[in-house]
This record gives sequence, structure tokens and C-alpha cells, in this order.
Amino acid sequence: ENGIERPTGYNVSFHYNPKVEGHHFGRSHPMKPWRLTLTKQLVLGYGLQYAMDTYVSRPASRQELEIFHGKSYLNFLSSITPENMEQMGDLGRFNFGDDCPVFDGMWDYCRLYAGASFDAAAKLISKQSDIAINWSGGLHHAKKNEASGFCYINDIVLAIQAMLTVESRVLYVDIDVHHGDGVEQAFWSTDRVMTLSYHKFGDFFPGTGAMDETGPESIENPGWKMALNVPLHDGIDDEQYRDLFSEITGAAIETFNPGAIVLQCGADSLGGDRLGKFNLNIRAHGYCIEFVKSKCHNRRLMLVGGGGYTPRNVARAWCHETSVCVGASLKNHIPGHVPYRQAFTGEENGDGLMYPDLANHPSKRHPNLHSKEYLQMMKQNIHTQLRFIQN
Ligand code: VJV
Ligand code: CA
Ligand code: ZN
Repeated sequence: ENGIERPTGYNVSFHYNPKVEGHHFGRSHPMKPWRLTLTKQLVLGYGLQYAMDTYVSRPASRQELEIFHGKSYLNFLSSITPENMEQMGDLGRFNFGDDCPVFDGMWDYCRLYAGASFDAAAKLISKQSDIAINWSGGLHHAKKNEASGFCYINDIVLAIQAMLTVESRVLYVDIDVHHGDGVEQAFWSTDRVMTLSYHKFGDFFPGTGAMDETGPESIENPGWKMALNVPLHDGIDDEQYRDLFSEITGAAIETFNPGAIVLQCGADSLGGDRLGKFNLNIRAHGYCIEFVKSKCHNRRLMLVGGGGYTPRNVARAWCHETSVCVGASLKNHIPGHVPYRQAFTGEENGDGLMYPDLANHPSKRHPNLHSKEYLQMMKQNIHTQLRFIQN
């Protein structure tokens, strides 16, 4: 408006409603919406709001949620409260329990994070944004008629469905430490969505995502081979992950040639996460976003959050990844005026640095269980799978 050009060729939009951060899953539940407050404070502290469009997102409507979810599931989700749950029944049927508790304001919370993904999708569809970000979304386990793994509404499926109205092909990439089962399953039977998840596999939630899980095998199913899975073990390091991610994601983008990419940036794949067991640092996690962005000239790109259970590191990763989108580089020393700055200070919390070494703390390092041969075999396998879907 004042004739000052932004330093990047990308229009980036940031979609967030601060009402989402006040919700609580319950005492000592690992999912803490408060990590979004911390993320926002870092983003604002570094001044990234001046390099992008920030929007207060609206809650999704019930009709919008019905595009993917079943009516009786939504009836249940919208009417159950901690007070009436005794009488309601059906908790087991919809998979409510320790992972997915009934908490105060749960329906509002769901509508808020899903609304931000709808808003992000709308900005991409109208081409007002090249890159749209919703750190409160990315809840990849939710099913059509079931809650699962801290997820109630699958905002990713809804956003992809919205983008399919203007794009013939959408690629979904998921770097959360857990398998992106809900998104994979929702698009099992279509060749318009390819899903690619990197995750810890073997005695780990949700238990799906083996390498040979590529979609229901049938010559009549156009979605067969459209699910790509990269099962990993404990302790993968920065170099191995970068190498694997660029080769496999690069090949998937080249083969599938999507018009839009949705990248789920779950931060539980970082070293020192309360639930995850990888050894990644912030910059290696952020490299995945840099890499995908570099392949997105003329493609729409949406970033969503997801897991992440050590809040200070979630905030670091998502702030860093916001800076990657706008093309800024951040000083390693976190600005002094950031509210809650003490969450990032002290030896345990990373010495006030944006990029502390998360993987080198002896008490937090996980033994690396990946051989060269295993990683090589996995790349080979994906290349073989991609050859099946080349047209
Ligand atoms: O492993 C599981 C399922 C159980 C049954 C339920 N108990 C509580 C735990 C074991 C088999 N669930 C996982 C779900 C992980 C979801 C990840 C979500 C995302 O990051 O992919 C996307 C947002 C799991 N792992 C750890 C816990 N649940 C867990 C749940 C708790 C808890 C401690 C750990 C729930 C309540 C409380 N503590 C108080
Ligand atoms: Ca994943
Ligand atoms: Zn996760």
C-alpha cells in the first residue's frame, strides 16, 4: 500500500485464532494447545508478521465439517460435554478416552483449528496466497466417524478436499513422527491425492504405515500405489533424514506433478520430544519445508502443524519454518522482549537460543538404529513403487 516491496517473491498468509490456545485436554495430557501461544510469541518477537499477511481465522461451520465427517459423529462431538458424558454413552464407539478426552470447549476447539485450515485453503484457491500456514491444524489421525490420537476433526482431509475443487492433483507430505493414517485412509481410493508419510514404525502408534502399505490392492482401484510410506526407527539423525527426505519427496513431486502440496510439519520428530524418538534438530526439520518450498514455483503450498510435545521446541520449529516461508533468517539469540522468554532459557531449555543442539544432550539422544543398507533399500522401494504410477 505504501509502495514498499516485500523481500520475497512469495505471498505468505498466517491463519490463527488465539481462542484455540486456551483449551486444555486435561492435566498432564501431552497435547498442549498452549504451545501455539509460545509459537505466536516467537513469530511476533522476531517481527515475521511484517513479512506476511496475518488473519484471525473463523470457526468452521458444521456444514463444512460434514464434507468429510459423518453426521452422527458430528452430533456426538458437538453435544458431548464433561458434564453429560456419563449419560451420553457411545464414548467407545467414537473412540473417546485417554488419548481423545472429552474436555470443556472441545467442539469450539475443533471448529477453530478446522476453520483456520479452511481459511488457508481459500487463500490458496483464490491465489491471494502462494503459501498459507495453519500451525493449529495438522490433526492427521481423525477418521470420518472416529476420533483418534488427540485428533477429532481431520482438517487436512477437509483442506485437501477444498483444493481438489481447483486442482486435479494434491500431494500430501507428513513429517510428524506418527503415521498420517487418517489422511492416507481418506484418499485410499483416488489417484488425485498421493500421500507420503515419514514416521517411526514398530511398536508405535498408530501401528500402520509399513513400507508395503500402498493402498488397497486391486486393478480397479485408481488409488492403489498412491500411498507412500517411509517407516523409520529410533534415532534418525539430521543428515540421514535430509538425504532421505529430498530424494523421496523430490521423486514423488516429479512423478505426480501436483498442483498443490499440503505439508504436515508435526514437530514431534524433533530430538528431545516427549513422545518422539528421533534426533532431528530444528534446521533439519526446517530443511523439509525449504525443500518443498523450492519445488513450489507455480504450485500452491499449505503448511499445517500436528504433533509436538516439548512446547519450547515446537515453537522454535514452527517459528523457524514461518521464517523459511517468508525468506527471512533469524538471529540465534531469541529477542529479549519475547513474552514467556524464560521457557527458552536455562541449560535445560536451550540457553535462550533459537537453534540449540537438541540431539546432542546425552540424556536426550536416542541410539540411531538405521543402517546405510536400510535407508538405501527404502529409497529403492519407493522408486520402484513410483514406477508403477508413471503415466
Ligand atoms: O499409544 C497410544 C494408545 C494407547 C492407549 C491410550 N493410552 C493413554 C496410551 C496408549 C495405545 N496412543 C498414542 C497417541 C499418539 C497420538 C499422536 C498424535 C499426533 O502427534 O500424531 C498428531 C497430533 C499415545 N502416545 C502417548 C500417549 N498416547 C499418551 C496419552 C496420554 C498421556 C500420556 C501419553 C493421555 C492422557 C494422559 N497422559 C494424562
Ligand atoms: Ca508422519
Ligand atoms: Zn505425532
